[in-house]
Amino acid sequence: MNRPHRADVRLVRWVVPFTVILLTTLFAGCESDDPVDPPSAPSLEAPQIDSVNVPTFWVYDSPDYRTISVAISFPPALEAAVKQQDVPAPNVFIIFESQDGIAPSVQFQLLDDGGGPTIPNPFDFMDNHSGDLVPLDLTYSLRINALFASSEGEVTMRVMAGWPLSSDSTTMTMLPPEILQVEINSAPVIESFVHSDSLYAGFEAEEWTARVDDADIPAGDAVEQVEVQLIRDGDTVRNLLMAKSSQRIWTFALEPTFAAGLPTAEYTINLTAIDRYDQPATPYESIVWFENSAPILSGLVAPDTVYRPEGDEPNPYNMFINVADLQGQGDIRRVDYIPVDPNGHIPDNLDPFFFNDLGDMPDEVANDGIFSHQFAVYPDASNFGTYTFTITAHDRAGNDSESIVHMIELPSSGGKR
Ligand SMILES: [Ca+2]
Ligand SMILES: [Ca+2]
Ligand SMILES: [Ca+2]
Ligand SMILES: [Ca+2]
Repeated sequence: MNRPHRADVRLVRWVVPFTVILLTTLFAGCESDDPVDPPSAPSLEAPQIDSVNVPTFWVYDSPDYRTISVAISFPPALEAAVKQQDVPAPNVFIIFESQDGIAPSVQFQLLDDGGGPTIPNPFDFMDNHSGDLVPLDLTYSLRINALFASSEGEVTMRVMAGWPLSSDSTTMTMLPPEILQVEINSAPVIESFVHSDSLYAGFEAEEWTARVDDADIPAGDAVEQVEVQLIRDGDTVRNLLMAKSSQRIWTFALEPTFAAGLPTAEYTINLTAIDRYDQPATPYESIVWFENSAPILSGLVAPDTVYRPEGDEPNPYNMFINVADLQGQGDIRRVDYIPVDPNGHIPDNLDPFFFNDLGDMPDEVANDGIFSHQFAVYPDASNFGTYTFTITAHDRAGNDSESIVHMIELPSSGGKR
């Protein structure tokens, strides 16, 4: 993302104040009431640049300030003279060179002021504290942020140290420049996200497609991860990672079973992406509606007549029922029944009124959609007549199936099975 217009404006704004600050600095080195005595002062040898501490990786447009520092040194006698302020301290400059050679370069001074008083701040990338830790220790610092870069890419930086010009014509000594490459990193950009607005129960399998680019490496190869959050009532109910399918294109495949456990509602989709430096894209927000339908019961197999046993052992009876759900078997939470005896009461039965599809007796195959249950008639059964069994399935989204009502007769003539 190039922003040439903003860059042009900024560079013009930089140049004028810089000229002022540079000239002020150069000529402030020798105060008129404390002149340096040339014969007694050590000779002004060129400073050595001992170390340059500049982060080479910057986040494009980030306003966070970071400290850059440069340490210099000289022969001991000269260093002592500087620290005692017998000799004005050298100046240390950094120059950002324009990449196109057309815009002017930007030059600014690092300070050895111990982080002291607020400094004039002519550039919008410069903090008004130097971040320097110790005054006059020949380590110079400044805090800047990434707004020094007017566009993404590389920035050439030169470091210079030299003696200030003074009224007695001490010449300024310049070191050969050091050239650093400053990499500017931009966040990924989510360019598009394609999905259906409404996903009805049993929808056709569909693919969500996101296009995510990042200027740092061609073809979006700097993008590391694209993630989808599904949010309802402020809660994240799903967290999905998209798969990279081709250059810049990330996909996520949805089957109808995706909606298992999701109540019918509108959901917010929050799409995020990060690059290899964990730089986040501006999230992309969208809306999708999911429908979750109730389970459907069919194919009940149950006795019409049951009998009180003749002996001491209870008479067992099995029931089987098919339960289907467009969101898949995983959406079925429970299948149960309510028995009502001939007097209109729900019996105080010791057996739980649940069907199972876990393969537990009498269920033959787990997870095949056939739910099973066994109940028993005991020798002391006395409420003869017609029982009503009302069977219902419930899904994880809170839907209840239409119930199947089945009548079972318990005749008074007991004994047979
Ligand atoms: Ca210092
Ligand atoms: Ca990037
Ligand atoms: Ca369902
Ligand atoms: Ca089964």
